[in-house]
Amino acid sequence: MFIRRLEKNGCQGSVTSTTHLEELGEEVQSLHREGLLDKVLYREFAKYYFTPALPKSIPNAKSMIVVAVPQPMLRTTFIWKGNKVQVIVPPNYYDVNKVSWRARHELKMAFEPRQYKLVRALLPVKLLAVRSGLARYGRNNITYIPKYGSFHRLTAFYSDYESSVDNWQDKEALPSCVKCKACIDACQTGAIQKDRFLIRAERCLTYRNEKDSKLGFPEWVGASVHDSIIGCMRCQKVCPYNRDVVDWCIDRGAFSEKETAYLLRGRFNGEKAAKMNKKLMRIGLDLSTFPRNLKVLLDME
Ligand code: B12
Repeated sequence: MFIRRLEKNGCQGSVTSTTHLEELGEEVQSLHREGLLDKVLYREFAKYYFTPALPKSIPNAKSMIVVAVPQPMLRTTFIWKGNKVQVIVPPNYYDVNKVSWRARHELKMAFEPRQYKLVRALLPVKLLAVRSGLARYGRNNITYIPKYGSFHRLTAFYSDYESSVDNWQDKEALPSCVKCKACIDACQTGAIQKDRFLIRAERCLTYRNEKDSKLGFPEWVGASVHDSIIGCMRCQKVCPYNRDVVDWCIDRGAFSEKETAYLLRGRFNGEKAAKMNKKLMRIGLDLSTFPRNLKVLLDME
C-alpha cells in the first residue's frame, strides 16, 4: 500500500527485512576476498557501505526501505572565448541532500496516518535495490527502474516498520542486456568488459575525474573520452533502456567569461574561492576537480 502511494508521488521503492543485512555486506566482502574489487576503492568505502550494522537509534529495526527518486541531467553553461559552452552534470551528483530529504518525506507521507522511524542507511544500495526487486542491473553495472531507466538516485532507510512481505530475490539483469553490447562499445576506457559483469572500477573515467584536480589523468585517458564535467554519461546515453529519458535535462548555473577564467587558473583561496565553491555546489560540483575537468572539456590540455 505505501509503495503504491510512493509511486503516485513520483518515486519508486521496495522493502526488505533486516534479516538480510548481513548477507548484503557479505556479498560484497566475498567479491573483495576473491580479488574482484579494486583494493583502494574497497578500503575507502568498506567502512561506510560494505560492513553494514543496525543503527543505535533503532537497534531492533525490522526493515530496509530503498527509494528511487527520478533525476534528470543538469546542463550548465561556461562562457569561454566569447562562446557559450554547455556541459553536463550527470544525475546523482547534485541535490544529494534534497533528494534524500524528498525520499524521506515521500515515505512519511506514504505511511500516514501511521508513523515509523526512518534512519538513513549506508548500504550497497544498487545491490539492495536489485535484491529487493525495485531495480535490475544494466550491463553497465548500474541500476535501472521502470520508466526512468538509470536516471534516478537511490536512498535507503532502516525502519521499525515490519512488512508482511519480504522482498528478496536473485540478482537480475535487464533482459535485453544479454544481446546488447552498446555500453561495452561506448565505454572508451574499457571499464565495462565482455567477460565480467562487474565493472573494472579503476578503468572507469568517474574513478579518475571525481578525484582531486592535482592528480591529473593517466595517459591512457584520451582527450576525446570526456563527456561530462564530472562522472561520465557514455554508457547511459547509448543504453536502449534510457531511450525515453536520454534527453531529460534541466539547465542550471551559468559562469561568465571572468568566472570561467578564474576556474581555469586553478588558484583558489580566500573569500572568492568560498563564494565560487558555493555557486558550484548548486550544480553538484566543488573546486576540488578544477581546473582539470573543465580544461579537458574546453580542449585545453
Ligand atoms: C565505489 C563506487 C563507484 C566506483 C565503481 C564501483 C562499482 N563496482 O560500482 C566508481 C568510482 C567507478 C563509480 C562510478 C559510478 N558511480 Co558509483 N558508487 C560507488 C559506491 C560508493 C559503492 C559501489 C560499490 O562498490 N558496490 C560494490 C559492488 C560490488 O556492488 P555492485 O557494483 O552493485 O556489483 C554487483 C553487480 O556487479 C552484481 N553482479 C555481478 N555479476 C553479475 C552477473 C549478473 C548476471 C547480474 C545480474 C549481476 C551481477 O553483483 C555485484 C554485487 O554482488 C556507491 C554508493 C553505494 N552506497 O553503494 C556509488 C553508486 C553505486 N554510484 C553511483 C553512480 C551514479 C555512479 C556513476 C553512474 C557516476 C557517473 N555518472 O559517472 C558511475 C557508474 C559507473 C558504472 N558503469 O558502474 C550511484 C548508482 C546509481 C544507480 N542508479 O545505479 C551510487 C549508488 C551512488 C549514489 N548516487 O548514491 N562508483
